[in-house]
Amino acid sequence: MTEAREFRLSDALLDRLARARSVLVLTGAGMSAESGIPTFRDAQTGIWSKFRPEELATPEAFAADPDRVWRWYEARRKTVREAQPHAGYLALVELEALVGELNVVTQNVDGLHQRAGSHRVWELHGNILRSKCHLSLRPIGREWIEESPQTPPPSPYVPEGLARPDVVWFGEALPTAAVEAAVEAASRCDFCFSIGTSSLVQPAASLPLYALERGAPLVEINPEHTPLSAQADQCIRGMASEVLVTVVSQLQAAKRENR
Ligand code: BV8
Repeated sequence: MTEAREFRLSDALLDRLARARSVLVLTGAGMSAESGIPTFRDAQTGIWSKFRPEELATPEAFAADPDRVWRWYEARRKTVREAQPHAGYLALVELEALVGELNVVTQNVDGLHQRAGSHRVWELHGNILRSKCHLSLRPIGREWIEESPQTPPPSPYVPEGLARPDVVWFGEALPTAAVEAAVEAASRCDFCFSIGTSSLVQPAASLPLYALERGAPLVEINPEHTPLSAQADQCIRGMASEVLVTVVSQLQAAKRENR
């Protein structure tokens, strides 16, 4: 892939990245767009076109119509299972080997970072491929889900319980362990990338601010302007895959020259 000039990290920031002991990467739905998974801001298609994700990804929507919400997630799960991590995901795996430590904190629920081979991945909003009982919150295995003719399947644990996706809905608290790990990683990083997020959903959108407080450079990779852009040291207005491949090949070249 050619190294498009406008997708390159500046020399000063490349030098900071080459010396970084700990790098934080925050990703949003735009990181998965090129793997064929629509972003939250994309208009929904087909039978879902009349709904906004914010209307369906809530406990209230599930309580009002469990069948509709469950079917929405089943349709998304199918897309996720068919998706493959693109070259940008693989570039992040290569980046992990080039820097001291790489923490990937994702708002995405598709598990693509783990499938690509990234080792330190923190899922702030859960994972769509996991299900749990909506009352006891205990995990429900895929075989139970697939053997049940009902949508949503009943819970195996609680008589009135139903299976629900193991994701964080709007109005729900984020998993404590993931949040604590993410804040800790942001508070000790020497470099931060924010990739493919509209920087609107809280509290995830505030994570890069911990890195800025620490004096770490912030690079935003997003074809569009976001509320975070003004605070970034560099905004690279490109697609995640092409920009990440370019940045990692820059870093590899810099490391070779400095040997
Ligand atoms: C909570 C899982 C409290 C479900 C999701 C202030 C503080 C705290 C909370 C709030 C607050 N203000 C408002 C809130 C409430 C709310 C919120 O943030 N609302 C927003 C709409 C204003 N937050 C919450 O409800 C959170 N919970 O705060 O609880 C609490 C505390 C204690 C006890 C009880 C309660 C929970 C939020 C989590 C919601 N769940 N996902 C599911 O997936 O179904 S969030 C959902 O949005 C996805 O995870 C998605 O990732 C995420 C954020 O969106 P983005 O990732 O940014 O995606 P988006 O589509 O917006 O943008 C895509 C971007 O990519 C664009 O910028 C585009 O330009 C770019 N792009 C496109 N293509 C590419 C690209 N970039 C690069 N390359 C490309 N190829």
